[in-house]
Amino acid sequence: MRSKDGLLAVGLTEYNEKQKDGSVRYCYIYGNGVESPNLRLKPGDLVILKLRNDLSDADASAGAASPSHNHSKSDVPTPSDPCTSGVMKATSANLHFHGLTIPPLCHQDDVLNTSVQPADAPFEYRFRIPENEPPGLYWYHPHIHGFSKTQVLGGASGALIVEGIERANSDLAGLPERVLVIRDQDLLNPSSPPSKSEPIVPKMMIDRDGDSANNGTGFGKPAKDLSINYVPVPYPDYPPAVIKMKPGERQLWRVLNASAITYLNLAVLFNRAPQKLKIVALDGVPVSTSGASKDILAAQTHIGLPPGGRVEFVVDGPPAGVTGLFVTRAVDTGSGGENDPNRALATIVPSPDAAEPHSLLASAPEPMPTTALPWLGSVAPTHVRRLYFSEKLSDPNDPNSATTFFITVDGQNPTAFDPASGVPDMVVKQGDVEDWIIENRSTELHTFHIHQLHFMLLESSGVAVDEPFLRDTINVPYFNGRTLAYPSVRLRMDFRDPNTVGTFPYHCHLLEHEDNGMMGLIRVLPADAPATADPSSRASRTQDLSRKHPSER
Ligand SMILES: [Cu+2]
Repeated sequence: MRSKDGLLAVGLTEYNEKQKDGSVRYCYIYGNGVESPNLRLKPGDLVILKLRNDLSDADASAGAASPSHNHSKSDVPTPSDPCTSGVMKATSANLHFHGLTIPPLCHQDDVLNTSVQPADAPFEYRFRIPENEPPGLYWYHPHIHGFSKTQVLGGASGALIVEGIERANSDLAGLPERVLVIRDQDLLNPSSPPSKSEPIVPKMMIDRDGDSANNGTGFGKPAKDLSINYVPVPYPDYPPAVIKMKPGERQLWRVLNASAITYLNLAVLFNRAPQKLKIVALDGVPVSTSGASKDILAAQTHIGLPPGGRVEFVVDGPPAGVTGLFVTRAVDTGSGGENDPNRALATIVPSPDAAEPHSLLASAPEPMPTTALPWLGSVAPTHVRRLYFSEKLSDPNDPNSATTFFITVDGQNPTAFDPASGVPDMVVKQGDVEDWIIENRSTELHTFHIHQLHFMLLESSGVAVDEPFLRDTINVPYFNGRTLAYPSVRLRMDFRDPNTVGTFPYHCHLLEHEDNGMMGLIRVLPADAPATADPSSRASRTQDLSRKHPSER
């Protein structure tokens, strides 16, 4: 769906339905059944999106394999103000516009209080794509605390494209482009043995989430199945989807990892040989506008993509007679993580009569105006903060007991996110630039994500990295029990944009971790707010802590 004359007006209905196999699928539906349309917008456009909630309680309707869609008795209408209700139920709906720097306010991009119930009238989102929003791939998904995993795993997600990437990188002018949305879902064939073509792997362990645990081999049963643009590629044989391209045709591929819990490590193979991916954008931001030469990522042959992450790269189609393969390689998620093995996603078939993708980039783009702000990497941070991911078993003697997940500002007590609290874990001022050192004290990989802004990776476990580009999601490596210090990332956080003013979350983007507590709140005060921090915040304690690191202030 494309904006017209500066406006995109669209109505979406979030709908769910129990399947014959017992799984529950979720979707955003437009009009007469179009599923989760790609929303295509230009900087400056106005979005008016009416969200209707047609969710029913899947558990309450268990066993009622009726094709009709009835709301259960537990959904007694409780009219309330969707801006303030804060009701977070299985049947609640809302939207997060992942990656966009739009205000964390109701009707725009607030997820802390905004919640639409099935009895509510269609709820209006109304916001403007900022003039300075980088052109690239963003996405929308539900963000109801406690139920994000269920809804996203069920399929509720869609792509949002800010048009004009060819204005940031003239090499892309005139290219056909395609949007590939990769989702995960519960296994279609959970009791099947691995394919005979795979090497023998140790007997599958089930982790405490009920998923196949990481066995460290790159093979075996995955924790979840994947689909690519709605085509499932299920375990154990992974029958790939088919992408037809004209032989040797050059295209821009925009890939979204809309999985709830699955890490990707994407590669394109021709005759089994990995191809260079020519990466042009990460997490919606063209690398050419990020202080980097546009060739900086041109030589990568695989790219890790955490849940929530996006990558855009140029693919030259295979020559006639050569079939390509789009795959995800294994991801080592740690001994506490899920199994994300090697598997195919799609074959790339060269065919002279292949249909052109629906979208072409402009052939004579006007260059993008230069940004007014200095490059983030050259701005000195005003503050350094330390945070850490950790996990706690409810019964330390039972590895299968329930786990609580935490992200904690160092010095504070680990507490699972409480949606009723509303008290920020830290307070900053608009205009600030800070460095955050985020440790992982658990034995599984986590993915740090913050709403409203992008950041830059400076160091990985204390070692400087040369990554002059921006992201909004990043993996924090797991602790293997053998290093003297916990693994960490050092991020330069950018609170300069006025649209960051307000209170919003940061969290792990593995949604079952987020749902089970791995989320915190930050409040960005207006630049002209009085110097004293909000006394209701827990941040006063972190300021004491920061004095322990005078060299970093
Ligand atoms: Cu996590």
